[in-house]
Amino acid sequence: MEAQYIIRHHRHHPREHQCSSAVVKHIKAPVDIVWSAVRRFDQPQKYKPFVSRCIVRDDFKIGSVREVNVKSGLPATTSTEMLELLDDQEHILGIKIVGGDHRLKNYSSVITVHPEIIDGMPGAMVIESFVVDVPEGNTQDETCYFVNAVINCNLKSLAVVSERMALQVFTCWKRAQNRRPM
Ligand code: A8S
Repeated sequence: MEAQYIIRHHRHHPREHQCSSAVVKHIKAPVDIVWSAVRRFDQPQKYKPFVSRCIVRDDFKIGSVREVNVKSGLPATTSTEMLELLDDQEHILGIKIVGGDHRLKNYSSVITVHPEIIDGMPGAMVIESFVVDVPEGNTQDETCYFVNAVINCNLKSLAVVSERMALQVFTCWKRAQNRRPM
């Protein structure tokens, strides 16, 4: 399944001076809850731990641009990112980095969210893939390692946020059930 999703949605065509990879994360929360966090192009700070602030100038549609500020301690301060693809049916979000003060040139990424059953409960498989130029002075391996590490952190945090939301929804539903007259 994983391989099929990757072939379908995550096929990048890296050139010689570029690198490309994909990260997979299994989350114990229903697809709709995970997607509700992922689709908020205007609020990446809701789950991305390195983002301190984000501003979207126009209202959010394909072609919208966000100005992201990242926390200190990283080799970057800002990033200007464009929404390239948003599919609420198939749960696909694509972004492209178009500027900013950092070393990731020509970065673009695709994130997809797929339903899956985990321990008999509705869960989600999230796949995020990217392509980026290898910065001067770095190797392909170093670049991939760095970006994979950032994405791993983002998806771990997405899991924590989504699983917490799922638990809240479930608790609320349970309470409503208990209140229902026999
Ligand atoms: C994302 C993915 C990445 C973000 C990277 C790879 C970045 O926000 C950070 C450090 C950098 O050096 C580059 O979807 C940049 O957020 C955390 C500022 C772009």
